[in-house]
Amino acid sequence: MIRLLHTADVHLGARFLSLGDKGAAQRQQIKAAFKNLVSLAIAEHVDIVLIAGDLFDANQQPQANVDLAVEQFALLATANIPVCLIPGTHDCFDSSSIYRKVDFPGKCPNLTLFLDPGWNHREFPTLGLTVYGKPNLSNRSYNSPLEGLTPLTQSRYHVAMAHGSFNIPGQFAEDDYVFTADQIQSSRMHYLALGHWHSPYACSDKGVLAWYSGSPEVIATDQKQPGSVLLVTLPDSGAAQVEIKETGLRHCDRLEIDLSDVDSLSQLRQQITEGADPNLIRQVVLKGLRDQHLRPSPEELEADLSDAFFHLSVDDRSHPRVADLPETAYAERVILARFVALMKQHIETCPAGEKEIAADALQYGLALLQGEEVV
Ligand SMILES: [Mn+2]
Repeated sequence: MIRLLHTADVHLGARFLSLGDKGAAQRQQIKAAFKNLVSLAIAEHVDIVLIAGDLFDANQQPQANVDLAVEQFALLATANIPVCLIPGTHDCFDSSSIYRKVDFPGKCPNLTLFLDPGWNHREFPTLGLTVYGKPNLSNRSYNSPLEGLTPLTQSRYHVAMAHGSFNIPGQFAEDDYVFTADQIQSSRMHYLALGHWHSPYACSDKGVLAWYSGSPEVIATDQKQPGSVLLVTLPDSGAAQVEIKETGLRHCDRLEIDLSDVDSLSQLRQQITEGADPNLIRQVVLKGLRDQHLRPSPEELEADLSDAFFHLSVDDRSHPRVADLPETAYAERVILARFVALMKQHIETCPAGEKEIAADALQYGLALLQGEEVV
C-alpha cells in the first residue's frame, strides 16, 4: 500500500484585487495553507507529495515565494518525502517560466520537476511507484494533457499528474487543455492527480480514478467549499481510496436577495448579515423590483456591514417599482410608451387574479426595455 498527498492550484502570489484591502491578508493565507499541507503530509506520513500544476499564480514571483517553496520542500525532505511537480497554466513552462529562472531541483534534491516536452516519468523503486507528468508549455492549448499516457515501467503502481479541463459539455473552453473520460480510462493508471479546477471533483470514481484536488485555500469567490487537498491510498489490491482534507480557512457564498420581498433597509441589512462570519467572503446580489422608498446604497451597505465578514460585496441589480406611470412620461420613447399603454390596458381588463402578475410584468418589462438587469 502507498499513500500520497495530492494538491494543485496553490497559486502562491495570487493578488486578489477583488478583495480590496483584504487582498494582502488572503495572499498571506495562501502561504499558510501551503505550509499546512506540507505539515499534513508529514503528520500523515504520506509516501509522496504530488503538485499537479499552478503552484505559482504567475511566472513572475517575489523572491519570498521562491524561498517559501524551497523551504517547504526541504521540510518534506527531512521527513523523507519526495515531491513531484508539473508546471500548470499559470506557471507554464514557456520562455519566461519560473522553472527556467530558478533551479528548484538543484536546491531541493527530493523534488522531481517534469519539464521535458511529452511524457516524463520517474520511478520510485522502494515505493513500487512510477509517477508520470507532462509540463503545460503555454497558458492555453487545444491539446489534451492525457494524450498518449500509458504505463512505461514494471512498477506496481502508476500515477500521473495532468493540468487541464475535464470534458463536461458546456463547461469548458476548447483551448483549455481538455481531456475526456475515454482518455482517463485508456491511460491504465492507478490514479490521475488532476489540477486546474479549484474545487475537489471526481472525474471518474471507477476504473481509473481521476480527481481534482482543488486549491488548498480560496482562490476565486466561486469556490463553494473551503480549500482542501486529497489523501489518496493505493491499497495492495482493490480500488484507490480518496479522502478530502480541509486545509483552507476562508469560504465563500453568494446571496441573491429579491427586493420585492423586502420592506425596509433594516430588514435588508438583517438578511445580508445572516450567517456572517469573519472568514466568509460573501457576494450579495440585490434584484427584483423594490419599493420607491427603499434606496439601498451598495457602498454604504459594504462599509457598514463588512466588519462582520472577511469580505463583503454588494451588487445592486434591482429596479424601482413605479407606483403610477403616466404614458406621457415616455412619450418620446415610442416603444416604451406603447408597452406601458398596452400593459395598463391589459391590467384593467384582465381577471382580478391576474392583475398583480400583470402589474409585475409591466415593471419588469419596463426595466428590461431600459436596459436594466432585473432577473
Ligand atoms: Mn490552471
